[in-house]
Amino acid sequence: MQGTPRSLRPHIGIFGRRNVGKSSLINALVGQEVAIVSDVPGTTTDPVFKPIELLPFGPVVLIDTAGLDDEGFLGELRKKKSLEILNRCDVALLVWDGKNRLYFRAGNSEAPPGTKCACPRCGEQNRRNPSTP
Ligand SMILES: Nc1nc2c(ncn2[C@@H]2O[C@H](COP(=O)(O)OP(=O)(O)OP(=O)(O)O)[C@@H](O)[C@H]2O)c(=O)[nH]1
Ligand SMILES: [Mg+2]
Repeated sequence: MQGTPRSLRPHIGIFGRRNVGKSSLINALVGQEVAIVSDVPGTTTDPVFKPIELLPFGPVVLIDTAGLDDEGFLGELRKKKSLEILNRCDVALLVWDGKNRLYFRAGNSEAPPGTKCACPRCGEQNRRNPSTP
């Protein structure tokens, strides 16, 4: 099992906004500090690939990624890299900070007014962009 080539292992990517705990999750799953954790948003820049035995499933590759809300010139490049991994991976884990509401999006546009929050707990109306057509 340990000799399973990386290309043959299912790839499990960890995605989400900055500072939501993606690197903390990969460290917890692996049981080692494979990724740097800090309270500074944008700590993870390049993706971190970690082959592990995920019992009882078997050999997989876990991937920690940069935040999908990264900003600036370099931030856009990091986002692009994260999205490339999202397109290639077999399983995507979305990490979400429960302090923020989660909205459904249609394509690249913000959810229209009246869209329910995706959070099963609150279900409040979307007030983030009330003027969006
Ligand atoms: N309260 C709380 N804090 C957490 C939890 N998981 C992580 N944190 C804290 O949240 C901060 C960000 O954690 P990271 O794991 O670095 O988050 P990240 O999503 O990898 O951040 P970026 O690499 O910047 O995108 C750190 O201060 C962590 O200690 C959690 O489950 N609960
Ligand atoms: Mg990180």
